[in-house]
Amino acid sequence: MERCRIVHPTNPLEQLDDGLAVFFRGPRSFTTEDVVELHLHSGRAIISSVLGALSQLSYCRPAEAGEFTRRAFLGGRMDLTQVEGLKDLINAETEGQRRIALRAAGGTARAQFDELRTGIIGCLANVEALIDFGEGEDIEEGVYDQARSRAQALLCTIEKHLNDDRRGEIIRSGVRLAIFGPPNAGKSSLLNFLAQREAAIVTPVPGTTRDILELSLDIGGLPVIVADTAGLRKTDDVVESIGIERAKNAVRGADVSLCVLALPDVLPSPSGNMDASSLHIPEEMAELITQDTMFLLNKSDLSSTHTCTAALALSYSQGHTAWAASLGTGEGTGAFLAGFARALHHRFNLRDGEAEQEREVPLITHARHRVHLESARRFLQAFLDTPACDVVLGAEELRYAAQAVGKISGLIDVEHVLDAVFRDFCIGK
Ligand SMILES: Nc1nc2c(ncn2[C@@H]2O[C@H](COP(=O)(O)OP(=O)(O)OP(=O)(O)O)[C@@H](O)[C@H]2O)c(=O)[nH]1
Ligand SMILES: [Mg+2]
Repeated sequence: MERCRIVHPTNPLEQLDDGLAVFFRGPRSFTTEDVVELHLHSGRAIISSVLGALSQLSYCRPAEAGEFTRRAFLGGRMDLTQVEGLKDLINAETEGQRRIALRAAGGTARAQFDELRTGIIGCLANVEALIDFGEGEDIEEGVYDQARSRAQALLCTIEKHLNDDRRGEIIRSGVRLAIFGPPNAGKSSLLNFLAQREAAIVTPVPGTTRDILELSLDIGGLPVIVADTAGLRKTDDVVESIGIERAKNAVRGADVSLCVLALPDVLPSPSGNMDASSLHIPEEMAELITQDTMFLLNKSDLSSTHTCTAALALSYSQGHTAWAASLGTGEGTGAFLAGFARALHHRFNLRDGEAEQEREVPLITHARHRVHLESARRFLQAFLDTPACDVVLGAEELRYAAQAVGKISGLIDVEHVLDAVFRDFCIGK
């Protein structure tokens, strides 16, 4: 690193800045090529004058978004899982995201995928030796069985990674939570409570929220993308019915849905008998309620403690997770928040804090990984199902399995995914 005067290339008398220049000799640089870095004072005028001066040089042009990382990939410095990890690291907003991205960027996922691929290629080598020489002559007995038991072990490993409840993908991209329910139940009040600010408009007018309002929040250390939606009811209003259609789609596409009901609206009458059918849930809600739907029975300030308890007991008896609270007075909201965070962690098999650190960090963090690992699993299974007399066909299945894992690292057939992966990088990375 040299301290130097930064001057204009065609007019060396014109000093642009007093800065530092670093030279990285390839291949021991990030991109594996020779790299020069200029460290400037970061004023906007300085940067634009230096960029302007550089553009006068015929061999200089501005880098495209992600171009440095792309060159590092093409130079073999990083594989695709590391590129994705680096991108996720830059965008990480929660502790969990940072941890998982740092691991991927550092090459831990790469090593695990490489190990899988090397294992499959090892099986393939055994099987090909068998095709070339035949068991019992030059090759010792039992080679095919050995290959099969190795393939079986690899299949178990892959299945273990696939059965991860999408934990990696959820930590990386967040749980999608949809809040839904009838108009005026307190859905937007809930969004504001979760966000700790007046993000959504709250009024006593039923039908206040018309479009979907999405916020990225941290609930119990989990990234959650919360969607507040339009209240569901029959309507002739064109705008409102579009909003209701969007609300329904948001609920169907969500990882978790939370139905907000106003207690006074769902209870039959203050003195009415509570039995399994007595909670009045409007029919618009019914098609969206599944066994996994959670309930917040809001406006508990307008009902007696006894009826709140009875309503809760009812929801539990039907297998639903439910809380009673008042977003208006704040009563019960602390217990709701703690319980809801616990339910999310439980649903996605995540544990918080230290426990999460001790657990195995999930290998699959992108849908792309899952698709290829899934096809590797299918090809390995097909190999295991191939009888020993069809050893040539069996070898082909193993070759496909190795290719599928190779696609995750970007060793094979990746041109079409490269643009998608690098597109989201910023300039200069
Ligand atoms: N008494 C009482 N009023 C509440 C409570 N929570 C919300 N409200 C009031 O209920 C009204 C409706 O609240 P919102 O949060 O706008 O309801 P919403 O479900 O988003 O309604 P839409 O957007 O119309 O579907 C507002 O006047 C709130 O102040 C509560 O716990 N108790
Ligand atoms: Mg609303």
